[in-house]
Amino acid sequence: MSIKPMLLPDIGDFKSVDIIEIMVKVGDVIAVDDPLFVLESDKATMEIPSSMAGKIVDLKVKIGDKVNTGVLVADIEVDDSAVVVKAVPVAAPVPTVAVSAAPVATSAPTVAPIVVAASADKPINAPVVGAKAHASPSVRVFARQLGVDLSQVTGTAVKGRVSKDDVQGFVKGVMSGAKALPNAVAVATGGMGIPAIKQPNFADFGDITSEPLSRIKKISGKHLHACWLNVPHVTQFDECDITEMEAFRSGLKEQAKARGVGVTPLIFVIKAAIAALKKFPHVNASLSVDGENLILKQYYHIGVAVDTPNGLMVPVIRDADKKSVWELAEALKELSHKAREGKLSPTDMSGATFSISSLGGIGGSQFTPIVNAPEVAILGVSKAKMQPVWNGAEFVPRLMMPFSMSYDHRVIDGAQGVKFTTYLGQMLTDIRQLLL
Ligand code: CAO
Repeated sequence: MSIKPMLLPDIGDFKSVDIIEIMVKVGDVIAVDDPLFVLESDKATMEIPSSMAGKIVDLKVKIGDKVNTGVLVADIEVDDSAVVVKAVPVAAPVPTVAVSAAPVATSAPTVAPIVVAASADKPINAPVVGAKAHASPSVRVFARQLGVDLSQVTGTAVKGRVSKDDVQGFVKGVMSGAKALPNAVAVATGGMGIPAIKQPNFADFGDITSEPLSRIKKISGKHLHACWLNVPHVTQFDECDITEMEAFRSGLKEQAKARGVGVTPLIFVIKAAIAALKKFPHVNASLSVDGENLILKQYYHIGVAVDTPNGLMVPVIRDADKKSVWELAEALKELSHKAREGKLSPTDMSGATFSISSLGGIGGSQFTPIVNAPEVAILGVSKAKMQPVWNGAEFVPRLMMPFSMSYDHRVIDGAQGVKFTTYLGQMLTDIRQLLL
């Protein structure tokens, strides 16, 4: 038996790095590769594995110490008859950032940072800002066993530390598709990835409560996020004069009452949208999965966003082009009731070719709806207001309805988008055109 000094391995360009965790104590018997310390610079976190097997007889560092490559960190009692001193190789593959592979000394091997997603324009040994992760040794070991990059995991324990449950939740999220694997993101986005949002411990700033998201919110949230990330959105804003349409609609109120339905502006918006979809068939389409073809649909199934107590649902009015104003009003009534009672079937919610989100009954002037992919466009309808409009000779009071259309710029270019919205507005301004 003899006492050997253990030096801090080569930590690359890092200088004066804080020791934030010590995973061992005097008296511990350690094997080669057992995690000893966690170092944290302002840019990355590194776990330092043991390069020797033996018993720790003295620890020369403590939490908070600033250390550099080669500093004495521990005295280890080793069995001279079976000395095992191993160099730890740089194992982290691109795009994971690794400290540069400097020549490895027996007691000062090179280590790889635990964390990090690399950006393509950074050198291989450049650490990435925001790559901190606070976790106990056992959680680190657990994460490593599962191949989880702790910097991708949101910590929910005290002071934002990552718990075992957080790691498990992250793995579940990846397996269910709710989270993208960091490397997959890096490949899909040319190495940039999606920067994580740092979350403070809100309780540090005041009292908080927490409530679970509804099942619908979780499902729609995942879908909306995917649409937002996958579709290059452009939103075109416009408004149209619906004074005449409103006069006609008001005249229908008695009949509507007798039929037990409401004929809201939305019914005419659906009619006008179908006319515009027929004139601009590329809007009633989807991109093929490989992005090589546009699939033009010869049917007009209109998704309508419905606000329900449990969250947003988008039931679909099938063959809306074949329905009269009354039939559309019936269909909207039935589907929105079913949505609010949680009784929509998967069929009720599938197959839309174009969607409409109307907030006109609530308020607001304009908004940017998220395209309900694989559709390529969505219409947002806002609240009509009486406004003074210049008719060339004088200002006249007109009922103006703002609307917007978000579209997938891979399929629809700006000129096509504004032609669509202009045509739609014309149809609503003079709904007699819909008869032609
Ligand atoms: N301008 C002015 N008034 C409008 C209007 C508009 N654009 N749209 C509707 N209104 C009026 C209606 O005419 C009705 O008044 P009357 O009874 O006097 O006619 C009143 O507002 C309420 O309409 P409504 O909202 O109940 O009915 P709708 O057909 O316009 O919409 C539905 C039905 C199901 C789409 C709607 O209730 C809803 O859920 N909207 C929210 C959709 C949503 O959440 N979108 C956001 C998705 S992204 O998060």
